[in-house]
Amino acid sequence: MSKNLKTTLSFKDKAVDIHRDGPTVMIGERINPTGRKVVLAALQEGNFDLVREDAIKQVEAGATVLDVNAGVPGADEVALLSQVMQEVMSVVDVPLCIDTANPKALEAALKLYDGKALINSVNGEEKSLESVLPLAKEHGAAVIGLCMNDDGIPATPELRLKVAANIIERAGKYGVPVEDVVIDPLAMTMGADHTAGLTTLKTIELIVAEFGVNITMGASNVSFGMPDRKYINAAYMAVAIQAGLTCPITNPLVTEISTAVLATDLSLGRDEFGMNWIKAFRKRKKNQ
Ligand code: THG
Repeated sequence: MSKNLKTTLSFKDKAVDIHRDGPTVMIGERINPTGRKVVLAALQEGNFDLVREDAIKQVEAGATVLDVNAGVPGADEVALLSQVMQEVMSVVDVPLCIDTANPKALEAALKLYDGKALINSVNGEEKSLESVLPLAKEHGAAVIGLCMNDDGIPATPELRLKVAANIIERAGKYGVPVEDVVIDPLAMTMGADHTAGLTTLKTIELIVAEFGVNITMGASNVSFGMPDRKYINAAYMAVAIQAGLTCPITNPLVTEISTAVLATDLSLGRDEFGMNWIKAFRKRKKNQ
C-alpha cells in the first residue's frame, strides 16, 4: 500500500489541499459549453454574465476548485479560454482546473494564471504527453492524467492502471512529481453497461493502492441516459470516495450531490467535529 499523496493547488495566496485524509474537493463542472448548451449559447453571443454567475454560485455551494472549459466550435479557443478565465478570476478566488485539449489555449491560460493550476488533461498518447507535460513543468501546474491512449479506453481496471502508470512515469521524466499527477480512471455510463461503474471503482482502488495519487473524474457520467440521475450520482459519489476518489468534477448546485459528498466525508472521519456538515446545513436553511 502506497502512502496517500497530497496535491496542493493555489490561486494567488489561497491554497487548496487535495488528499485522502481531508474533505473531498469538489471541482465545479458548470463552466463548460461542451457539457451545457446554455453556456454555449451565452459564449457564442459574447455574454459572460452566466459564466460569472456560475462561478459565484458554485463556490457558494461548496466547490473549492472550478473547472473552466471554453470549447466553442469555430471560436478562437486561445482567446476565449483566457477571457473566460479572466471573468471567473474577477469574481472568485479559488484555484482553476483548466479544461482544454488545445495546447496553445492551455499555454496562454497558464501564462495568465497566478498560482498552481490543475491542467485538465493529459492522456497516455505520445502526442498528448509531449505537448502537455512540459507545460505542466514550466508553469509548476498539477495535471489530470486520463486512463486512455491511442487504443482508446481500456476495458479492464488492470489495463487502465497500466495507462496511469505510464503517465506517472512520463510525468516524472519531464520533472512533474507524482503528487502533482491526479488520475482520472474514466467514468462511463451505466446506462450502456451496468458494470461500467464497478469497473471504474476497481480502477480507482488499484491506482490508489499502487501509487497513492489523488483521483478525479466526471462523476456524473455514470448516470448518463438514466432517469432520476441525481440519486444515482449521489450514491455513486459515496462509493467512489470510499474507493479513493478525492476531487470529483461535479455539479455542487445539486443538493443531493453536495450533501452526499459532505455526509461521506463525515462518515469517513474527514470532517472534524462535523463542522463542514453543520455549516452547509445552516447555509441551506438560510437560503430556503
Ligand atoms: N473527466 C475530466 N474532465 C471532464 C470530464 C471527465 N470535463 C468535462 C466533463 N467530463 C465534466 N463536465 C461536465 C460539465 C457539464 C455537464 C456534465 C459534465 C452537464 N451536463 C448536462 C447533463 O449531463 O445533463 C448537460 C445538459 C445541458 O446541456 O445543459 O451539465 O469525465 N477529467
